[in-house]
Amino acid sequence: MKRERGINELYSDPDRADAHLWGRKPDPLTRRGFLNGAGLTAMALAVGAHIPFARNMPGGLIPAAFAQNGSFVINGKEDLVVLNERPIGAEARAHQLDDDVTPTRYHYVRNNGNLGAMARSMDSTGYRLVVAGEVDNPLELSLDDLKRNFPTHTWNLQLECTGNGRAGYEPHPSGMQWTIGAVACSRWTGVSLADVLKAAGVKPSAVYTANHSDDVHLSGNPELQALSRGIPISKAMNPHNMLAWEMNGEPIPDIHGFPVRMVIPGWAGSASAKWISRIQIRDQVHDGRGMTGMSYRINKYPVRAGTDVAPEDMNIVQSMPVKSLITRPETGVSTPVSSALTVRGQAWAGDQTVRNVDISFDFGQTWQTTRLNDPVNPYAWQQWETEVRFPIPGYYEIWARATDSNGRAQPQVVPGWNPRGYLNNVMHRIAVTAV
Ligand SMILES: Nc1nc2c(c(=O)[nH]1)N[C@H]1C(S)=C(S)[C@@H](COP(=O)(O)O)O[C@H]1N2
Ligand SMILES: [Mo]
Repeated sequence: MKRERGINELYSDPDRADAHLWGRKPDPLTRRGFLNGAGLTAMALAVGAHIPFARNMPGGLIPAAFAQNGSFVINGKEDLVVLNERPIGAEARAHQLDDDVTPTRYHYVRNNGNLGAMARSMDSTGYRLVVAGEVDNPLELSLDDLKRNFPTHTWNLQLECTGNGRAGYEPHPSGMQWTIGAVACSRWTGVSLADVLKAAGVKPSAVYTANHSDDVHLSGNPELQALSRGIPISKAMNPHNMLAWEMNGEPIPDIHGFPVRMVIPGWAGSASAKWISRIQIRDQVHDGRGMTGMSYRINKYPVRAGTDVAPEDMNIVQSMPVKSLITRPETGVSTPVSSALTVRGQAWAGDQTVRNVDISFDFGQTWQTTRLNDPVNPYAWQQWETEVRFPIPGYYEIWARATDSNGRAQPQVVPGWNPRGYLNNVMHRIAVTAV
C-alpha cells in the first residue's frame, strides 16, 4: 500500500526526518541524534545562519524558524495544519471553521498531484471545458461561454474529504492523517453542472461522468493523471452541483482549482474535480484514477479492524454521513463556573439535511438540544448554538451529536473500520475546565 509521508510523521522518526530533509545518513555506529557535515550545512542554509549550538539539536527537530519564514507553510494558508507537502494536504482547526462561509485561508487543501500550467500562471486565456461522450451535442466552452450562456448562481456549499477523520482509525489506514479539519463551506459562484449537461444533451445511454483535470501526476509523467473520478448521471443532474470560477468572491485560487472546478456538495470531496478541463459522459461507471481498487470505496459489510477486503466487497463512496463540529469555544479553555458559556458549531449531512444537534457535558448521559439554523441554501452547512452552565468547578468534555433528516445520528465512538479510513463521523468533543 502506498503511504504518504507528512512532516508530522517524519518528526516522529528523527533519522528518517533528517535523511529526508537534510540529506543526513544516519550513522549506523553511533546513532547520534544530531546533524553534522552536509546535513548541517543544508540546515544552516535553510535557516539563513550558522547554528552555534547545532551539536545540541535533537535529531529530527524541525527548526522553529520555519514556522515564521514559510518553508513548511502554504501561501495564503499560514494558519492551517500541514499534513503533507507533496502533494499538499492541509487541514483547519475546529475554531477556524466558525463562520457560515469559511474564509479561503481556512479552507482545507487536498491535492493528489502538482499544479498544471494554467493554475501556475493564474492566466485563464485559452481555457476550454470540453463536454463529450454520450451526448447529442458535444460542447467546447470558454470561461466567457460559461459565464454568458448559463444562469450564474452563488451558493454556500459544503465540501468534505472522504478521509476526514482517518487519523481516528486503528490500525491507521494509509493516506493523509486528517483529524477533523478536512471540511469547509465556501461561497461558490458559477453555473449549475446540470444546465451545461442539458445543453450538451445527455443520451439515454449515459451512466457516469468522467472528470478530467489539468493537474499533473506527482511523477511528472504526462501519461498519468493525478485523479480522474466521476459521478452517476443521476447525481450529476442534481441542480445544486456547480462548475465554479469564483470562491468567496475571488477567482478560485491556484490550489483550489483555478480557473474552473466542479463542486459536488455533500459527496466524497474527490468527486469535486478541480482544474476541470473535460467532462466525458460514459456508458459505464468511470474507471479513471481514484475510481478503481480500494480508492474512495468502503466495505459493504463490517469487518474486523485491519482486515484485507476484496475489491468486489467494496462500494464506491457517494453521499457523506451526518457530522458536526464544535467551533466555539476552543478546546482547552477555562470558564467561570455557573455562568453561561456559548457553545456553537456547524453540522452537515451529505445529501440529507441536519434535523437536530444535541450536546452533552456529562459524557453522554444527558443531552441538551441546540438552536439549529436551516441551511442558507441546499447543501450549505447549518450553524447551531446553545449555552451551557457547569455546576461545579472541574474538567468537562462537551460532545456534539448531529442527527440527519432520516434519523441517523453520529456515533459516540469511531464507526466501523474500513481499509482506507473513510467516513469517520464520530462525535466531535472538546475539553473545558470550569473554575
Ligand atoms: N483534479 C483534481 N481534483 C481534485 C483533487 C485532485 O487532487 N485533483 N483532490 C480532490 C479531493 S480528494 C478533495 S477532498 C477536494 C479538495 O478540495 P480543496 O483542496 O479545494 O479543499 O478536491 C478534489 N478534487
Ligand atoms: Mo479528498
